[in-house]
Amino acid sequence: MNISLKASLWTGDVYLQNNKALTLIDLDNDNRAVKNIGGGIIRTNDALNIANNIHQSSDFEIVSDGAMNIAADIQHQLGGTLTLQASGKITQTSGDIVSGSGTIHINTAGMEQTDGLMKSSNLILTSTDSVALSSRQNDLEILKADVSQGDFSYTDINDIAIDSITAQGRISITSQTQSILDSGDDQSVDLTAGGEIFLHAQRNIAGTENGDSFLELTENSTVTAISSGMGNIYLRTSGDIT
Ligand SMILES: [Ca+2]
Ligand SMILES: [Ca+2]
Repeated sequence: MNISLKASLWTGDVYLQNNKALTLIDLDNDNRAVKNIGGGIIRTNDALNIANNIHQSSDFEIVSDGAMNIAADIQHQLGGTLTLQASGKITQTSGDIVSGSGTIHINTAGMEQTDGLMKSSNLILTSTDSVALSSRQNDLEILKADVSQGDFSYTDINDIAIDSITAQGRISITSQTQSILDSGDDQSVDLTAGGEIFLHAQRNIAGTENGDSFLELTENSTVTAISSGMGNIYLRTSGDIT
């Protein structure tokens, strides 16, 4: 089914339930598949393809019981909570996933980003398979991720602060122009990986500027940390660090 939802004169939320594969597409040539000043839930029991832009102005959820393919914008225009949930893998090939000063929640079985970007104050991600968010345009402030099987990698255009990241495999974090920081002025463990931890920043890899100065790793971590510019590396672990 191809569908376009326009509720621009209506302040209510959109609730759409679909039992087969669904494509959200623009059918009236305004380059948007969903335009709504409300929010709501879009749910499909099969694969979901987002082919044109989704712009909403209240909290909303997009749920697929299969894979989710994102090739257009998904934006909360006032910056609230934007939730993407998939039983299969999420693939982002283009478009901007944006929730301004709000939070993007992602619950998935793996995620790959080949182009496009993600921009928000917070990303809270849970995945049962590997996640690779490698767009050079990504701009988050605080990152929290739990990958129960596989690797996690993330690239940010400037500063990125870590709430906590756990991956069964490797963790790789890159700050292209600034620092990788601890989001909290504390000594709780920020990074836990079964495999190698790779951290690459232009400036600091450290804690908060005027508080606890360390970014914490779980004990017995194997870490490679590179500061390419003028920066400090302050890492702490309770056990061995390699
Ligand atoms: Ca950032
Ligand atoms: Ca710290």
